[in-house]
Amino acid sequence: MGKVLSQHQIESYHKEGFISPINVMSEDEANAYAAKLKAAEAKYPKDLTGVNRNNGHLCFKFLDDLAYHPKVLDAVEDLLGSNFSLWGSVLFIKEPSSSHFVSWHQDATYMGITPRNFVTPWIALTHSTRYTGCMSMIPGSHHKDIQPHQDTYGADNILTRGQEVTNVDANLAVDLILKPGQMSLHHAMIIHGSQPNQSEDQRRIGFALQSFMPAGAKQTIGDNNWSPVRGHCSQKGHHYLPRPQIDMAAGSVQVRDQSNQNFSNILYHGAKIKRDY
Ligand SMILES: O=C(O)CCC(=O)C(=O)O
Repeated sequence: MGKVLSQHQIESYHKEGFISPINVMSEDEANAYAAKLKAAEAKYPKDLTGVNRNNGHLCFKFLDDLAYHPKVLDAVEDLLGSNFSLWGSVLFIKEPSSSHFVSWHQDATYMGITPRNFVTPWIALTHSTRYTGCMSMIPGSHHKDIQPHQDTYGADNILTRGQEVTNVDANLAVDLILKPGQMSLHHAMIIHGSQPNQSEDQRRIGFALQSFMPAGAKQTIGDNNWSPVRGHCSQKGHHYLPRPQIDMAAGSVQVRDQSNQNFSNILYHGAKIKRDY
């Protein structure tokens, strides 16, 4: 038994490559976070769209609070041990009746990190169901190596390059149905994706902490811009990122912008086309 996860859940993560659902907070608390997001989007529209859906935890206090939620960190500790840092975050938002989707992919493909044993908590701030476009995972696919990815740059594809693993048997996929306030945890190598949001009135909002890196993880492309979270992960060349005290302080925005530039350098390394997110 870990701090949050049962022995069965920990074993299941290693066998299947994901765990879901895990209760993080009440539905009311999740609704309050969704309301904070809505207010922030109204006040700072350019800071929560496009590329700025990345690393919002570096300049918005409510996203920092979510990133460092003790329940999330305790669950991560159950999987990675007591020394880990945070690489980045992504707000995955699908508007009602939108055609945006996420193709089958493995997160570790373009993150330039070795070894590829890191973990991503994905926290639902609204209902994430088959209807609203939840994530689906191919169980056990993390045991294979990185599969060939085709960079499609599909207009509705939320991934940077629209990268896609072809020949995936979708019949094997497991849907991760989450209520607001629940999260899933997935392995860096698992093949996963998601379909469009068919709901006419519900946003599908997921906040992915992408990813928590265990001690010993090395950045092989780009700068080492990591946030220390628990224990000791210090490595030569690490640039530690400060946490925001308030929303959108000039210094925090600069840190977010530099981090997003670094993200772009890493994720588009060797790509033919660079998109603006
Ligand atoms: O939010 C989604 O639909 C996909 C998210 C995803 O691919 C990820 O968190 O790794």
